[in-house]
Amino acid sequence: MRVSGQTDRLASSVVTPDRAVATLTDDVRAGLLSRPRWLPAKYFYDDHGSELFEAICATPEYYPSRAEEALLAAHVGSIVEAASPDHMLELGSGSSRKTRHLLAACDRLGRHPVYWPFDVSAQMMLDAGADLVGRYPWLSVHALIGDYTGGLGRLPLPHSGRRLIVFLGGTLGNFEPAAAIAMLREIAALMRADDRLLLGLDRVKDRGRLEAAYDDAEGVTAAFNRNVLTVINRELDADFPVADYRHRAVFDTEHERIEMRLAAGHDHSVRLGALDTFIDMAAGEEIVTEFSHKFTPASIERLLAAAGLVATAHHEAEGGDYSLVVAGRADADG
Ligand code: AVJ
Repeated sequence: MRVSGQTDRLASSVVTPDRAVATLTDDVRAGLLSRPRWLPAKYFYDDHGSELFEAICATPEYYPSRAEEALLAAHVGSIVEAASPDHMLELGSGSSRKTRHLLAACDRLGRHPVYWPFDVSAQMMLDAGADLVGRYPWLSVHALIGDYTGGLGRLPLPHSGRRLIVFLGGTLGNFEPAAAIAMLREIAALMRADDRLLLGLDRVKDRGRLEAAYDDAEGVTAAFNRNVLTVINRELDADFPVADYRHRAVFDTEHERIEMRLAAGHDHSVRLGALDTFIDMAAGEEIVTEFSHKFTPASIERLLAAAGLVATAHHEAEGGDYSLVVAGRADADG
């Protein structure tokens, strides 16, 4: 598949999922017609949602991306040296902003991996890829277009060469525990004894800081949350009164996760045109829009072990605010 801006060091291909990936219509039917009502977090990220997320990362309250970037900057040299990659596969690469630290270290250390960003947004990957191949004359970028939650069984990765699989941004935190283990097992299946996974995970901390990070004073996260209703209105011919919904972010200590919700301000009906149905929302009734699980050193260890992985390095931000974990297969000898 050719997309504008491709050169001989910048290629792309569409990844066929191993299994059917639910569509927006499927997910809205499953989520909004059940109790409690829910929506998958992936629908936040239309163009406006992606811009809002970038703005969230700039708010004083939302520390995770800054904490992760600082850890990367501090430890990227030892990470690249230990992994010594020939291929770097990044899940949910987005604008590859954080990957630049890894590629700069590769350049410094004379390691020249092929970079395989994997994301739904083709143009964003190729714009970032064009900039990266311009920056590094040794670099080849092969963008993988698709939804990595559809499976990793059909990636055109060469069999030979050491792999570093990069999964940053705390995005694994959006998965419920069983799904997170399944995702890590699929990643582990791509790894041989010398391959490594680089994983960014946010940590459990006091409720005040967590809830503030998901409910910034400026209201950017609230707008980001409400944006999913705008997406549904546009894509599924619905008529959610978006402004009537109140943003909520609550830390659930039992499940160690932030739950983002939208609460209806008044009783009202919502037409879901594309589903040829409607829902009645009562004042105060909530829609769960995102889980963001937080981890401890023990829960990280348990999660990795459940997927047949083991940490080979664990870099912690000051005060244990955030974790950057390097992991290998637990069954790799030596
Ligand atoms: C991009 C999924 C890691 O859960 O912290 C930011 C998304 N949601 N503010 C997160 C998000 C609300 C973010 N992840």
